[in-house]
Amino acid sequence: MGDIDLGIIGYVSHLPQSMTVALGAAFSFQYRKEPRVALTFTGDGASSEGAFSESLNLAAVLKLPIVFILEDNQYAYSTPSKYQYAITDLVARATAFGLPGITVAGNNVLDVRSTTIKAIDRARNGDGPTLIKANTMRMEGHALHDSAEYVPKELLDEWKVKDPIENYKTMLYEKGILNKQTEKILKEQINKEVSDGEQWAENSPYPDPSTLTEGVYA
Ligand SMILES: Cc1ncc(C[n+]2csc(CCOP(=O)(O)OP(=O)(O)O)c2C)c(N)n1
Ligand SMILES: [Mg+2]
Repeated sequence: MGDIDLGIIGYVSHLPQSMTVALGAAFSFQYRKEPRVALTFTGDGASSEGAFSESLNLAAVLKLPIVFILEDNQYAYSTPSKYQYAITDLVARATAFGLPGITVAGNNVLDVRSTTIKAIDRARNGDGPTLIKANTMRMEGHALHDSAEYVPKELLDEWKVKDPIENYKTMLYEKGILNKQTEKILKEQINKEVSDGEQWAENSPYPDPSTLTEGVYA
């Protein structure tokens, strides 16, 4: 789930605990004067927990180079937004702590990309953090054990046509960037990469139990 050589820190949770880890990384970039930016994801339900507010607050006060992406998929596990918070738009949570909050159509790949690049540039220029709120819909359960029967079928139908992958693919076809043959080659390459990775994992030895407490500070 992480690869420190690629700058990806192992994921703690989509609840706000990963935000505090990213905050620490952002602080280290600022302290060491490195031109780097931390980026982290969280959920709408996670934004009702304390660590979310604490992270936004400290990032704004210290003007840390960090981008928070809040995926607003309308459900916190089985709780719909209206039972979860009293404000009308979660983006107000950025305003409350004094950092810019930007809403983006979360299913539009190119919009998310360009908005994120702007926020990253802003952070790299020393202008501080941004919260990007991406509007989307959770099309499946919170996890594999959750069949999400509590989600109205009409809502799923409404969002099905907004599938970001299908729509992006259609756009690539329309622009002539992708065609049946290039799609086939791409899929084969990706499948190979995944099965190579799977094999590598299966063939790798289990970690030595004596390393269990390494890197644990609390
Ligand atoms: C640290 C922590 N606090 C609380 C929970 C309990 N919990 C599990 S899911 C959830 C709601 C998550 O909502 P959201 O962030 O919207 O994620 P989604 O359901 O959309 O995947 C909560 C509070 C948990 N697993 N971990
Ligand atoms: Mg959610």
